[in-house]
Amino acid sequence: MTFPENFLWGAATASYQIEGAVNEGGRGPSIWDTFSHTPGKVLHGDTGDTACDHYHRLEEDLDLMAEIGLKAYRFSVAWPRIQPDGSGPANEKGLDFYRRLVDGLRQRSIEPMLTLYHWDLPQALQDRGGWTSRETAERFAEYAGVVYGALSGSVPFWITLNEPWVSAWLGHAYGIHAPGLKDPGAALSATHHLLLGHGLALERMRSMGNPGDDNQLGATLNLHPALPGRDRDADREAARRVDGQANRLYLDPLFRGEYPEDVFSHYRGLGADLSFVEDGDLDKISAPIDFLGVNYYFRHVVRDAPEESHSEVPFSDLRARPIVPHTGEKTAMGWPVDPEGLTEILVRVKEEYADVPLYVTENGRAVHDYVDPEGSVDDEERISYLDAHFRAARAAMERGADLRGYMVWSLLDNFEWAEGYSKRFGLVFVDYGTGRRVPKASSRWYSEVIGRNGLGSS
Ligand code: IFM
Repeated sequence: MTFPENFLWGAATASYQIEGAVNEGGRGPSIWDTFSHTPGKVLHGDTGDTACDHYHRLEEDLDLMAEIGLKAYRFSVAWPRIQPDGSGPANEKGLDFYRRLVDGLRQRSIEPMLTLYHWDLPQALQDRGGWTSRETAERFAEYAGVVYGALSGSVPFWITLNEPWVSAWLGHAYGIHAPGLKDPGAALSATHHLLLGHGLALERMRSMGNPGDDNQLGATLNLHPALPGRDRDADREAARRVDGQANRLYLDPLFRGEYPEDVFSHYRGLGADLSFVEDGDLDKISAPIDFLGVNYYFRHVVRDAPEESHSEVPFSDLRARPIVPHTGEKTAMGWPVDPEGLTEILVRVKEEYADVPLYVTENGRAVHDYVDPEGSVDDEERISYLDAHFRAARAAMERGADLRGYMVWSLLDNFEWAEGYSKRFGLVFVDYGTGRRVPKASSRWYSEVIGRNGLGSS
């Protein structure tokens, strides 16, 4: 099974999850520093203070990418390294770190794919309301302009936001992520200001020209098809509500310039004030993008839960309960292994929204990895997971989805947010005590996939 020539095989990471060095190079505090240092928020009290120490091990990590044969590397810029207080002139030391990263990638013929926001909001902006405030969207556009000005000549792929659903809902409605709020109205306001920030950043970057000649600008959504748990109308309705919040709330404004009315009226019914949408906002949000990044992990299987009221469990405010089927393989996160959902969601974007170039900007699985007495990490489960998902992506292409690349999550084991260091997603094992890197069996398997631009027969 082969993929088109120039298919972009890569791997992804994010700043707070790997960099460490939180007090170096003039970096300011982010909401994740605050949150992870708040007792009880992250498993074992883990923080990103050191993480994979990528900030100091940059050259070693670049060499690992080259060894695997990656054609692309998706990383994120830590906003508080560039603007420690969230506004004002650039901190040149912060930009220098990313200049070194990008130069190192280009020297190794690896295409940089840059994400501007992967959740590490400067704390100073949170102190003024964070994403529930319109000002944050404006500051985000300014920050995008600063980074674009510095790196647009050498970075071809630009992603404004990573997974705005997670920032908005896990961070503002369910309290699981920073900043830890528990108010669905705040999650809707954060959704709108994140999307507005995307639109304003796009406008700012486009106004600065295209120094890389064919720079591509887009956004990344985490998309999860939603299925009814049982063959019942009530469960089908619950799945529709979950689809509304998880998928349509982001796809509709980006591609159709409107919010799904059923989602807004549900939250109006719960008393939310939705007056934050101003005239002209949706035109900015729906300005054409050059590509959509899709992060895919699993489908939501949903039951109606009329007795539920808003709690820390995602979708409780929709009176819906996600269930994990008893049968079937699960990852170390407890997530079902469900490659068909990837085909489904890629085809859905094309058929219901736009025939836009697509990249899988994240997909991968957590495994209970360990270094065995021979010194190897034999992550067969990850290999078969990736094999199945690559095939599912190929099936979507056969059904017309214009998929152009695939970034495996993740290059390195890293700080898995509220799960701390307990979950390992990497192609490369990280011994957190020493920082030692051990490429797993999956990284060698992935090198072969990249080398032959495809998969062997299954
Ligand atoms: O680690 C995260 C990443 O930061 C965003 N997408 C999902 C991954 C696994 O949970």
